[in-house]
Parts: sequence; structure tokens; C-alpha cells
Amino acid sequence: MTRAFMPAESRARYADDQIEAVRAIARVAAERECAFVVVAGDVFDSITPDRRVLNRAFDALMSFTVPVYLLPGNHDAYSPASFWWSVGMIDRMPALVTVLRDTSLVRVPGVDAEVIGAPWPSRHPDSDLVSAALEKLDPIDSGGVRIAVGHGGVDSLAPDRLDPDLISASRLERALGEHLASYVALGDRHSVTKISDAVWYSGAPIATDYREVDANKALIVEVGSSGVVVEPVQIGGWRFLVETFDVTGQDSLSVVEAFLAGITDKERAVVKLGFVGTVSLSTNAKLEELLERYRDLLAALELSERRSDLVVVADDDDLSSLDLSGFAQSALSHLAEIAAGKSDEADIATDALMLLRRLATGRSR
Ligand SMILES: [Mn+2]
Repeated sequence: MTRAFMPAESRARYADDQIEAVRAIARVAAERECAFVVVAGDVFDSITPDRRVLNRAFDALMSFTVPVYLLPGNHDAYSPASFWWSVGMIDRMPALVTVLRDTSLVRVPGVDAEVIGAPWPSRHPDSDLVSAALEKLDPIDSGGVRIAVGHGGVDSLAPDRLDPDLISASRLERALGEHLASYVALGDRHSVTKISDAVWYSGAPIATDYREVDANKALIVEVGSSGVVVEPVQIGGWRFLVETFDVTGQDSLSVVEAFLAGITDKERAVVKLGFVGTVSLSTNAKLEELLERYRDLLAALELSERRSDLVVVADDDDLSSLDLSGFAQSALSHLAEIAAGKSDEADIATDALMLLRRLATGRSR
């Protein structure tokens, strides 16, 4: 997944870290002696990812020492137009990697376990694919383990939605009760989400957005005779932070600076800031300098228009400190008068004052 709003350098770091996450999961799987790994859909962000992305992903998948099962989700649906179908693609998959291209049972080599996938055949399926895949099965043999792998929204989390592809939580519970599966691994939500004891979303291994509450994880799932134990483990280190500051008053900028300075691992932190309050021209200039500096340090620094309501007012200190004379001083007085008024031009005059201040103090911004 590319994040277009990031500067190029951060975008490259983000792309690298996504590939590195594949290797991190492989390491965890080896260290924790996992029998196999499932990826519950949206392995890729598109049905036609860049060749470079595919080659790098396949290379990273080579690092697995246990079988890996990939499920096509909505973003990378198993349609004839997708890369999954392209000639030569499957030949290049590492030997331990299996694509769950239909709903047939797949035996995991070396252990008494099987996997059933419910791949998305298109972007808009018209039914609950996971429940349907499970309901056509016979119960699991005693002592065996069966992991179902599905993708999409679950109805219990979205009671108002009517999409035909929503996964029915109650149908899944019935299937689990009838021993049609031991555990259901779900994908689509980017945060770790427990639906029930044996139904979980693992979330995205690398955080992707501000709205996520528990991303950067993978799940270690232990299925035993006494039930299922699920343990989230850390994979990624990206954070998306949102904060709003009232910058009225002299000391308020130090609060903003303390917040920005306190962010650890800045090159993997994406920050969105909102500002409210009233500031002078000079305070506003200091704020802009501060943001400029941290824009260079953070992976991305965005300003939220929705959260911002910042009024810039030229105060007397602003006007006298510029030490202008002649024509420039009269332009300053004229602009200050318009900026202080209520006309449609007040905002434009304030912008002009900020520009004049920059020019007069020799600052480039
Ligand atoms: Mn999805």
C-alpha cells in the first residue's frame, strides 16, 4: 500500500518496512515454532501491483521456514484480470507459499491440520463467502485442527450495513459449534479485533491510517483440546498521531514543541495537527518555523483543516517591531487597518501582513 501524502523519502521507507514486515512475521513464526502462517486477504493493495512490489514480496516470502497460505481479499481479488492469474506468476511463488484460490480444503504438510480459504473472486461478491465455505464441509476429524481464512466486514461490528458480502457472526459461531472449523482468521480491519474466542482479525502488520487503534501486529494462535489462545505480537513500528492545540497566549508554542520533541522514532511517525486560537504575526511565524523543522524530522506532518480555526491578528508589537519607514510603513498601516476590520478583505490583508513581515525580517517563509 502506498501512502501518497508522504514525502518521497518516507514513502520509500514505508514501502521497505512493509516488505520487512513479511520477514519479521517469518522470524516470529520460526522463533515461536508456528506450524504455518495464514494471511487473511489484501496481501497486496491492488489486483495489479507493481512488478517491483511483487518481486520484493516474493523475495521476502522466501524467508519463511513454514508453509504460508495467502488469501485474495477485496483489494487483490482472485479475478481473471488479477496478477494471481498472470502467466508465470504462480511459478515464481516460493515453494512454501500456497494461494487459497478456491474453497477446497488444503492439508498442511507435517501436521494434523487443514486450511480452508474463502477468497474474494471479485471486488463485489454477493454473499457471506466464509460461512458458505464452512457450511459445505463435514466436521473436523477428532484431534484435527481446521483454520478458516476469510476476508471482509462482520455484521456484528456494522449493524447498520446491509452489504450482501458481510460475514455473519452468528453463522460463524454456529459453524464453530458444529466443529466445521477450529478458528476463523479474518482480514480487512487494520486493527487487532476479537469477534469471539475463536474469531479474530489480526489487523495490518504495519499501521496505515489515523483511525486504527491497534495495528502493527500479527497474531500467534494456539489451537488445543482446551480451546484457542490468541496472542498479539508486535511487527511494525509506524504510528499515526492526531492532536489539536489551542495556541492562544505566549507559552502555547512550547506545548506544541514539547509534543513534537517527545515523539520517538520520528521517521516512522505520521502526525496530523490542528490549531485553534488567536495568535500574533510573530507567534504565527514561530509556529510556522517550528512546523517546518518537524516536517523534516517526521515521516509526514499534515495540518488538519477540519480541526483548525486559527486567527492571525497583527498586534502593536508586530507592527512596531518591523521598524519600517516611508512607503513600506504606510503600506503596513493600511494593511493593519483592513486586517483589523470585518470586510471580506481582512483575511487577505492578514496574509499580506504575514508576507510583509517575512520580507521585512529577511525570512524565506
Ligand atoms: Mn479488505
